[in-house]
Amino acid sequence: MRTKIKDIKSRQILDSRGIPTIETEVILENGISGTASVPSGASTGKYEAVELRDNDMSQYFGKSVYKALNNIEKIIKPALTNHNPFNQKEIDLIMIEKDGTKNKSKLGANAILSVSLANARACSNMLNIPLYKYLGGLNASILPVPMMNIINGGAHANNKLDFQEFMIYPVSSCSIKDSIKMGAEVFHELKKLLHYKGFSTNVGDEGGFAPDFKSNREALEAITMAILNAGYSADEIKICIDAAASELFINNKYYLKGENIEFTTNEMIEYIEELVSNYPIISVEDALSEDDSEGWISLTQKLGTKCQLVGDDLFVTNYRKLEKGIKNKMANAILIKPNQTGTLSETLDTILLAQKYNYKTIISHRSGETTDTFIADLSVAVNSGQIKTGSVSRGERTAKYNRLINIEEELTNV
Ligand code: 2PG
Ligand code: MG
Repeated sequence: MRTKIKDIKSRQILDSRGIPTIETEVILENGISGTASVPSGASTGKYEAVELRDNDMSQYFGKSVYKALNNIEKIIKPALTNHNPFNQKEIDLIMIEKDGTKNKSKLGANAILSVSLANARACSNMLNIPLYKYLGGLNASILPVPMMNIINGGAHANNKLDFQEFMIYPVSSCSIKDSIKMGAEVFHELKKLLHYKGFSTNVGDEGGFAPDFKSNREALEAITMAILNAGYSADEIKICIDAAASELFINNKYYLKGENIEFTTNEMIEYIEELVSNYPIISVEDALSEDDSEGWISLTQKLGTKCQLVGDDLFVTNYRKLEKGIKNKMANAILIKPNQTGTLSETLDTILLAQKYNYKTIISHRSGETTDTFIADLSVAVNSGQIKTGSVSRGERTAKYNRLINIEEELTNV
């Protein structure tokens, strides 16, 4: 298919936390276009591609993105105009070369990713096929099991919970429709339970509750109870956690401030092992810090056959970092966040590498999101099998679940 990029238009919009982000529209020569917007993290990994912000304290407390918009207008647009959008790799490579840095700090990973994703969407619109089919072809067929974050802590809430995410994972479900139903039922049972116990039922950044629990165990107990109250067993709905441990790691020690505990790496591993054996936990993300490589090797030796160990800050969706992790046997799964690496092509390359070496892949949102549902399509396109896109509340989270319901309907009706 031949066509050309005619124009690129970008604007500053707000994300789900009220912080500026970028929306970009790529317009083809026949007038067909594609639009995409980019999310933003709070517990950002140190090695992620750089989100360019203006740092002009007179606007949005320094968070505006006009420099990134200007880079799209003045550098990216002239470089991509008249190029064939169906050559996604070339489009992404041109932007990578124009940026010229290792971490996309010149043009901004937010600027580059918004164009990269909008370009793919313009192509799927031009072919008049759904995005997941454009990205994954005939092989795109598996609906993911969702990890639903129903208790928020860490950097996503202002409570005392040290771990960032407590998620439910409906393993017995055979469809996304059913998974969402199971998740929503547990969510509402949890709300009742929290209300009954006098806790707040307000939600955190990812739509999960953010009660002032005193310990990680208290959160796990409440979820276990809510699962039972909703009529499910621990075999039907499992629990996943994201410790986001890079946030807890200071001077080679892990500080669980809410619980007033200080752990060495070995003690942290023992603590995780204990949680895994006492609760139906089947997946632990960022159990250790991005800088604790030795710890990750030992954690994987000890728990790698019992539990999914997910590297988020550890790998930052980066091909080289994953390659190193595979070589050193660190973790057995990778969280995939397109904005950690900054282009669609690089995201797909990292996914392929993971799949080649039997590392599980979980396509993920960020804590600051928009209503863009690109990741829902991506999860089906690459048959990731798993998606992490928050709780079953807040429109920017449910947008992804609702998109998956639509995709499932399309795939099962053919
Ligand atoms: C994470 C993400 C998404 P953030 O740590 O996995 O849940 O959080 O976007 O704040 O990095
Ligand atoms: Mg994480």
